Amino acid sequence: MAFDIDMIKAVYARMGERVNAARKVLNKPMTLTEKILYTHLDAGAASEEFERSNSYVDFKPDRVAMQDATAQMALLQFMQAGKKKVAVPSTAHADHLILAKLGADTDLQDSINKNNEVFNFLSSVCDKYGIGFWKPGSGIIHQVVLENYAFPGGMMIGTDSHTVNAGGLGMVAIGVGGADAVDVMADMPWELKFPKLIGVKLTGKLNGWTSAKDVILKVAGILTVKGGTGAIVEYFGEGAKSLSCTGKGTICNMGAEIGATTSTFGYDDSMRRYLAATGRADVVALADEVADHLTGDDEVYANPEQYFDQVIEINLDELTPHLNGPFTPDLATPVSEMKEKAAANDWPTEIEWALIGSCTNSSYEDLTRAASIVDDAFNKGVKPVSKLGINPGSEQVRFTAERDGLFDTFRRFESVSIFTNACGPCIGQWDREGADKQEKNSIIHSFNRNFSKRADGNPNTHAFVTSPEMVAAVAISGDLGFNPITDTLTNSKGEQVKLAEPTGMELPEEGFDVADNGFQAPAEDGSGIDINVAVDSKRLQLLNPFLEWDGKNINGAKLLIKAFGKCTTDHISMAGPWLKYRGHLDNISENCLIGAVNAFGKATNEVVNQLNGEKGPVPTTARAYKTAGIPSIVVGDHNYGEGSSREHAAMEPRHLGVCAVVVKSFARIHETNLKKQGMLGLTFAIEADYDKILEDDTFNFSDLDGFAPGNQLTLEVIHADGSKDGIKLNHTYNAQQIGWFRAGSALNMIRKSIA
Ligand code: MIC
Ligand code: SF4
Repeated sequence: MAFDIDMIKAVYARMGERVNAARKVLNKPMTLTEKILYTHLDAGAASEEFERSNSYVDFKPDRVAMQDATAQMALLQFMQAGKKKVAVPSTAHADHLILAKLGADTDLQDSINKNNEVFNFLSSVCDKYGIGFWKPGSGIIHQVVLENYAFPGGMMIGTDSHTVNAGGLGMVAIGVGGADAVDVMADMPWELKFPKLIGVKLTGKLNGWTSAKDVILKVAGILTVKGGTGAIVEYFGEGAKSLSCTGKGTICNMGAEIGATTSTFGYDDSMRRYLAATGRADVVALADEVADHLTGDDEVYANPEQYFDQVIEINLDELTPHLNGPFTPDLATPVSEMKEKAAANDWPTEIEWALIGSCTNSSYEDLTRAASIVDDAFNKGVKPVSKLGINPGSEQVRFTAERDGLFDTFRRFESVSIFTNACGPCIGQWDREGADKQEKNSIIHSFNRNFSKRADGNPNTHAFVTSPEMVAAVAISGDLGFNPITDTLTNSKGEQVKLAEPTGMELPEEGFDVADNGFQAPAEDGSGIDINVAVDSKRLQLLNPFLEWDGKNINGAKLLIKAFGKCTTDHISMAGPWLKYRGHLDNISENCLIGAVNAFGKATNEVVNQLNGEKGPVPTTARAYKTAGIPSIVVGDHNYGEGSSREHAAMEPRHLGVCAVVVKSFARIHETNLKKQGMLGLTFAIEADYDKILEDDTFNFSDLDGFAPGNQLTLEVIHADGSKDGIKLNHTYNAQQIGWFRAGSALNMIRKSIA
């Protein structure tokens, strides 16, 4: 039986009535996205039409998921909200804090030893507040959610940007910061600007070396890392139906890399098969009763241009394998062009490490397709060149794959590491030998992100994203430019052989199996459970509420840093070695913006303290301004805060006295996180004004006392020579969000409303 089946029943029971109410209001055929959104309004049945990209809407999601690295902050905030239990089914997953070094056998226990305090904290908070806890080794949050919790037509939020993975099972699943999760767990409405809709029509059928991953690698190339901002992407067409459910998950997963709010697919047979195989025939029976509401209307898919704001068409028959990277997931290169492009750009072509796994590509099907390539190579006498690392997505997948001999196939590599069912190298939890030498090198992986330093901390590692089967093929050849469709390899007899096309199994023939899935159910009544956080803990720190705004204009602010070029959440609050401080705001603030490139001097973590003219690290300089009682601001480029949902990227600057972040444009989750934490997240009305900001300027917000929805704000910039610029700033704050700013944070508002 599925978890929380009563909740799913209730969602389906009201679906028909609510879709009909929405139909009346919209008076036109509906997309799947609209059906899900309009059936999850906080107000109940729809009574008005919302304007895409404009209306702020209150939703009531069905469930919440959190992972260990973000759950700490989410739960520390939830503890302040004064509630006894979470209002909707919620889970926390121990997956990000586990380091990959030698292999699961030793790594898992080592990580449990090192993170004991945090895992115990999470386990007892979950127990107390009625949250399911998936213990270390149980798997990566998004695979576990797909296997156990996702259901067609449902709506969920999760404190991780790849929560969107659950779109593979027809959900609207959205990545958020911890403060948003607190809203939903505390039974408050959850607000989102009504998204615009991008339709992707898939025709044809995947064949040969092409996989579901290539669909999203191609889409990322078309839309770029910010092309999906503010949009939900809905996939449809015969091609969509022909994809496996986990393949759909892969596509939705990497929708985070184009900035999309989420992506989704209509309910179909692939979902029925997957639900049944993962022990949820009961969900299939319920979903079948409302199947019409779990997909877009026929008229929509027949004339998508009339119903979506943008339509992209991809013919799967013609799609070829892609490799995206390095350093950004939207730099898409078809495999046939890689040789040339790598040479032209001086990308190292020797592949030292090949990695399969991450929440994007660690399903049973992924493993079988990659294993088929390895099998074929060995049968033809070809010895693999690169080292191989694998992170299975869940204990269920690992157990089943081991049973079916898939790992025996991978173990034929001379150097292979089967890491824990966890994020591992995908988030810098990888103790890669020699990475500290910072040598220029290339790796290939089936993950979703490849920002600088992400996997191993080395800024010179060029990481390329591709499908698991391509990772296997490239690993065997050891050459980034290898094209398995046309190129041959030399076998042990000196013959030239070609690798056969991958073959895989969508689902295990003998069904999934698992001995211990790693789930811990919460206590029925957790009221007697005490949560203790040691005052001298290095890992956990209870939160102090941020101060309210004093109602005055902010004057005399200094520039902390003007970030140059790409500034992702990895640049603002690095992961890897810093993940250990995710529950301790003051300690983690020591990584604040240390990865951002300073526009003045182009160095990282080196800015001038305007109080004494000395160069110093960003966090130290911020603390110096704060101690002196001087507010500071951060200036940035386009898509500032791209990537993760980690609210630390907003809380750290706030904690260090930054009052405003002024950029050309924001990534969605980060912009909301700034607002939630009581910061000013503003954009230049004229982009070129970015160039007017000088290192030694002083800033006054001269009309903040008139801060209102739709009003521009003015930033008075006083240059060192006494000259001035008046810069107009736009914002997207509505009245409620201005309330968060005034109160010091959204949480302060919740606390007030409960008190
Ligand atoms: C990521 O893939 O960047 C992460 C690590 O999963 C983050 C969450 C985090 O920073 O803890 C995400 O994607 O939101
Ligand atoms: Fe974990 Fe990587 Fe997925 Fe983030 S993208 S949840 S770090 S596996």
